[in-house]
Amino acid sequence: MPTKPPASTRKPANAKGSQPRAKPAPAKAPSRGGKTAQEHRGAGDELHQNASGRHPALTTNQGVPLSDNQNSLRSAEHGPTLLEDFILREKITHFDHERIPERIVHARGSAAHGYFELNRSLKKYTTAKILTDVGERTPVFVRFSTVAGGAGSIDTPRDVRGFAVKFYTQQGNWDLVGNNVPVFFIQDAMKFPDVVHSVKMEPDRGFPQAASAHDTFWDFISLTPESMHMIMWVMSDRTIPRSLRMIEGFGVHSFRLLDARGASTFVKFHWRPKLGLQSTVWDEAVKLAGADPDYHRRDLYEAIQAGDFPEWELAVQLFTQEQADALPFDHLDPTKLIPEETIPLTVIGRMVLDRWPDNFFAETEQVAFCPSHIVPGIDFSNDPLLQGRLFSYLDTQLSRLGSPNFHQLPINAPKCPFANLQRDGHMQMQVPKGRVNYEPSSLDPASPRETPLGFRSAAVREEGTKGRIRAESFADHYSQARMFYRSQTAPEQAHLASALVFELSKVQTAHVREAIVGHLRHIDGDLAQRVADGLGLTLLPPAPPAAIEPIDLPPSPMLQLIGKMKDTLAGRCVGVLIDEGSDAGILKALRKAVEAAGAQFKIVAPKVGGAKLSDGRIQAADGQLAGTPSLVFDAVAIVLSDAAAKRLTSEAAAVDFVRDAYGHLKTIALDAGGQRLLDAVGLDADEGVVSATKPDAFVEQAKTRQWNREPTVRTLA
Ligand code: HDE
Repeated sequence: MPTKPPASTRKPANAKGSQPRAKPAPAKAPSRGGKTAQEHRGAGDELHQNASGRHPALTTNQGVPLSDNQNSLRSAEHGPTLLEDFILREKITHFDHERIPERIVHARGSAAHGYFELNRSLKKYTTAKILTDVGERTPVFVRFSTVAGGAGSIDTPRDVRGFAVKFYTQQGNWDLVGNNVPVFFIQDAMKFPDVVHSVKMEPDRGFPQAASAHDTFWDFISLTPESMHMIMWVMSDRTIPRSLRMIEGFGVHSFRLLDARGASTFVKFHWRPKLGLQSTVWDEAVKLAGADPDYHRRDLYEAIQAGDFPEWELAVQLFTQEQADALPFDHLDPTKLIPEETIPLTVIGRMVLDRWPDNFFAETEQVAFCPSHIVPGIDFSNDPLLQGRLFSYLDTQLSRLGSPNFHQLPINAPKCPFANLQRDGHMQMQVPKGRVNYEPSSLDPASPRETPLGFRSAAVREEGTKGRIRAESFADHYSQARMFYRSQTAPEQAHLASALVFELSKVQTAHVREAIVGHLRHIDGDLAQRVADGLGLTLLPPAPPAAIEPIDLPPSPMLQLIGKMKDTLAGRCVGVLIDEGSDAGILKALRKAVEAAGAQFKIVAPKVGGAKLSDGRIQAADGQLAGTPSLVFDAVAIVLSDAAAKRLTSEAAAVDFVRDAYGHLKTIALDAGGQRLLDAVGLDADEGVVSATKPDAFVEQAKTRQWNREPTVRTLA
């Protein structure tokens, strides 16, 4: 006779045994008074508890309790499985359908809950309560993403980061679906499928994943000069951020704010991180991809779980049509930005992310952002890219989530009342009552009606000739690219040029490489020459004809990344390599100074159980050396006994720990043992290498990367 394991959850899966099945404990009759069916689900009567009375009983999706979740129904001990097994079929069918189509772009993302709090009213400009009610806390859900890679791809490729915010306002949901870069590749939605196809893995070979460094992307770019400004941003270190907590966000397009009379003012939205901006260096980003593919997700999760809540300021640039007309470019062109030096930013509120989602799929995956989700008092501009987006996102959610009722999913549902006469459809979760499902009606006085406070579009006069048109005012493709490049500090320019050399070196087609250098000549002669030299070109390729000769715009220092870094250790992480016999006193003083500066202090040791310190105490490790390279820290300390240092000089992971920290321009604190390791690697101490016995000096140095060291460790373009 085939045997059946007991229903106890303690029993190993698939265990064979013939113990008699424990009798279910007589369940106390639960009080049903006032409880909803939801509260009773899975617990309750005798049938719906397991034998111990402690766990809800496993059931099918129809609520039928299961006595065996280990074995399928078979005709005999060695016989075939029976089609009759509705339990197996239900479980496997559900599993087969557990994935939904991933986002065509921005598939890889991480999200968190939080709130937005307004601290300066824009009452003069808008009726949107979220922008007028000072002190009001509005719940938000924010999803950060990379663009090109699939849902399971790495967190640290060179890529733009999505920065999408859903505000659950009293007047309905407002989605500000932005990026960490203020401009875009293309000017017209018509080109979006092309730019995305070109950057995704190549269709005949299925690689590269999550990378722009390949022929099809650069081929498209070389034939799309409007992308040149965006390319400057993408090749800067903005696209290899240290943490999602340290990126800016931009609404990119101009929007409108509408006051009670219907008059409108243009607005651009900016998010600025409280921790300042911080990036990795390219070699670090590449190695992080292997060391921790979830580096950014883990960082965000750990910060929120530790109560170190990430925070951003929301700032606006407000401007009139007259101010817009006076700009030397068209603000409706999404490849252009308005420098902060021209129209300053006004900070109006702050956003804090203080809660990690309970369930990744239900929230982070199923959240559906649409730029068309907007509230009364805010309106769109005629930016042709934005106009295309207004269509695309709703369409994509229908195919991704499979139903026009996706707004009923808890993560997408407004937190204010909502009522209309739309009905039915796949996965309708509501049970509308009554006869009236149309408007106007006289039969149901309680059915929803229009309100004078409802959404109104800006009454803008439009005239012209219909056609497939690119405005002439969009024709200058190089001036802002030049402004961006020339506004950067020397190390940033070197990184940007080197990124171009890296990317183009992966391009196999020579004429594509050359065409890009041709475009660079319009941006900056020196940049073109540096990239040409890096690629080994003997002659500068000709520059393509430009529709409009680029002009020299005043530099905008606010476009720098280094300029927006903060000299602080707050929100960062220091890793300390220890082993048997490490000096307990040094470690204690270092921990105190680092934690006082607001950073995390993590111990790395050859064994995860830790090491016995000089005072005989066992210090547990947060990470084992082989799996916790210095890549994952902002600064490191190496505190080793002489014997341990000697041993570790022939341990590749320890050698890489110090070599990478040095190469990635991190501050390093060393005691005598640590110094021995540094000497063995053959590296010279510089001002970023400090004594581990001087914790305050270490903290001071560790607040910034050691930019001066860079020319000694790598050749930049
Ligand atoms: Fe998106 N974009 N996009 N995009 N986008 C999507 O919508 C699209 C653009 C952005 O975390 C998709 O739900 C078109 C600019 C973010 O869920 C899709 C055009 C900016 C996210 C789509 C653009 C963005 C998306 C894929 C040009 C910065 C992730 C899945 C007309 C202002 C949101 C989805 C999240 C996602 C279309 C251009 C930001 C296909 C057609 C410009 C942050 O609908």
